[in-house]
Amino acid sequence: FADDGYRLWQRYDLIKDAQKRQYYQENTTGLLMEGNSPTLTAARQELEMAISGLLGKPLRSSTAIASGVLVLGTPQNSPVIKSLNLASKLVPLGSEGFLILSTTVNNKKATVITANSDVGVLYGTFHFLKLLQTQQDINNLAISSAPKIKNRILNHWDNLDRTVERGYAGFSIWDWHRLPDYIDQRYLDYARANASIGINGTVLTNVNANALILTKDYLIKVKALADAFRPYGLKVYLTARFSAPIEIGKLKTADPLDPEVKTWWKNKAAEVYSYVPDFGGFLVKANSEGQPGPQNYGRNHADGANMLADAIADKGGIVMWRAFVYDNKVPDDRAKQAFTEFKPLDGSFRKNVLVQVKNGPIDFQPREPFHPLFGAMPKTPLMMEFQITQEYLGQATNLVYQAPLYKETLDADTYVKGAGSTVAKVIDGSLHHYQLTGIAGVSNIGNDRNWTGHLFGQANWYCFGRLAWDPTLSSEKIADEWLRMTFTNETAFLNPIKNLMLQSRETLVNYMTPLGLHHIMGYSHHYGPGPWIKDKQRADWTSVYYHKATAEGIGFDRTPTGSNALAQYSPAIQQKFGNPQTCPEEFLLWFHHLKWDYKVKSGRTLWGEICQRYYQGAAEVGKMRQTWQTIQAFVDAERFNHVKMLLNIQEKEARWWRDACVLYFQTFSGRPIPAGLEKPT
Ligand code: GCW
Repeated sequence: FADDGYRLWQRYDLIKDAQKRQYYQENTTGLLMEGNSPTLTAARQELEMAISGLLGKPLRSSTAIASGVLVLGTPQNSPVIKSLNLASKLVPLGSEGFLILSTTVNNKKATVITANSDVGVLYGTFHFLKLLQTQQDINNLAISSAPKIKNRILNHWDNLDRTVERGYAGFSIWDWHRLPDYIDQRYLDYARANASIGINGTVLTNVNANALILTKDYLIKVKALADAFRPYGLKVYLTARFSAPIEIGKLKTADPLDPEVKTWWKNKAAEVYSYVPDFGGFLVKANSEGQPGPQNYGRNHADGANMLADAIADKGGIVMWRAFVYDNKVPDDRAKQAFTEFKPLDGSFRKNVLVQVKNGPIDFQPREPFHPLFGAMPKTPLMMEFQITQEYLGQATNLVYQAPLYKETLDADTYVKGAGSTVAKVIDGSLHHYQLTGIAGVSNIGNDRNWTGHLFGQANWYCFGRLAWDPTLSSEKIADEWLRMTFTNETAFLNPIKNLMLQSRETLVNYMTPLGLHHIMGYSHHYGPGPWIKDKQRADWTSVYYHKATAEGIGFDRTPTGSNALAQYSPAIQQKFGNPQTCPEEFLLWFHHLKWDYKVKSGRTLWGEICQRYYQGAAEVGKMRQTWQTIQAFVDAERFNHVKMLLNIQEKEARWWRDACVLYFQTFSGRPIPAGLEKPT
């Protein structure tokens, strides 16, 4: 039958090695769960399904302690767990952390999965199952884990007509037409998948928002989804269209300081909470790309965010106010705009507002330096926004494992409080003592059978969740987990394919935007090369604005001789990045306009290095394609062929990028393609 990837990393196929099965069976002889709640039921069902699949025998519930039993619950709902006196271990784990302990209960060997809350137990259950799926030792477990970031949220850019902005995996999985009465199994599988990686929130609707989602007709459907997700610890959020009071409330204005507008939002929030008592809050895109916002009324972002925050504060709701803004006037450098607008507002937001900042200052490019707002707003919790969907990364035809991209930003040092002031420490709140913390990923999920279009897109959903829970995890560890669960534990498969994943992002950077080049994709759809794009309504919607190639050289000067966007970073960064000799080469043309004959570290000229990178990138995709051929024996035919065909496409696209960019830039450089690199065909 079809093996289309629907089961994601939760496949639970029989472990082939009988000895290993035996070992796990001895440690899962029964399930003792004294409490009872929808969340614990979800944990039980998952365990039952997984154990019977992996071990080929049912997991029996037991009421007594027998050797090898699994004991699940919290000290509150399980007398057995209470008797173990784990308080000192549990207290530091907070409301979502979990503890997995190999211990003895009544002199019988047992594995205890416990937490301070049922959802913690569920997270622990998924972790335990992962140990089996990845075939780890489970004899002497003492695992405690708690999320480092509180709000770990998917952002769906899903429209009410089921199209998905920047979605490449079919249509939206929210079937508004059949909601609220029809609960698609997919909603539950979606919630299971998210819970398995600790994602605890989902914004159902596009940031380019439709006010209709806030009407009763839709709110009853939102309630149905929230009810389905609740057992899995997944909270629902919505986008709020700033002009909703006019569009669905018949008011004349949406001015955030207008008393009628404030009352309208208060009432609207109360209505939302009447359907969804644990509603998470609002995500808002305002005064950006034509969206309405407080600036339409001469107010600022804080005025807008605070008005919404006040409407939901007493219910515990939060406002995630996006910093992805750019003017209707074309700036000298779009990279500066968010900082210019938001930095002066530091300290003026309500306590339940987070400002949500994209990882880099332009827009989800294959590579960007970290956004200068990180570290610059000590009094305002900043939330990270990563893009999981591959808008600028070859969309769903390219295999690009994004953990290295996310890690690069999280590990970047802002130096705002001296060395070691990493972006991760800004986001997890430890640097500036933020009370609220959050991280968002723009979802790559659609109704394709495999959820993400490209099977390897699942790894990006997976790694986003894992890094949201713990930004210190390595890309390699996450890839290893995901591959083992998704494909096989065979090292002959794991080694080459893990390597392929880990290299894939750098490869893409090479064939698309090496050395700090950016935003030279096709106009508007952002697919394929388009370095020649010019003459559009706005200069910053063209490619020539970003690469600035001339007969002399190439690159965007963001130093004091140019736009001076560099001044938005801390002095240590300014110093390092401001000098082309010390600027990390991967950001060279992001910050500097350099002559074609400028000598780079390899000893090549800048022109020679650009050519080298494009050729190398395209050649590496050829190697990826060959590597995939070598692992055919380990993968079912359907998934093997799926990836194989996509790698063929990716190789064509990489060559297309190489040839288009090299030939286009050559019209400026006037130099030959260096010997040794083949001529474009
Ligand atoms: O990346 C750009 C996209 C837009 C998107 C916008 C944003 C939702 O091209 O499609 O709109 O960013 O993040 O608001």
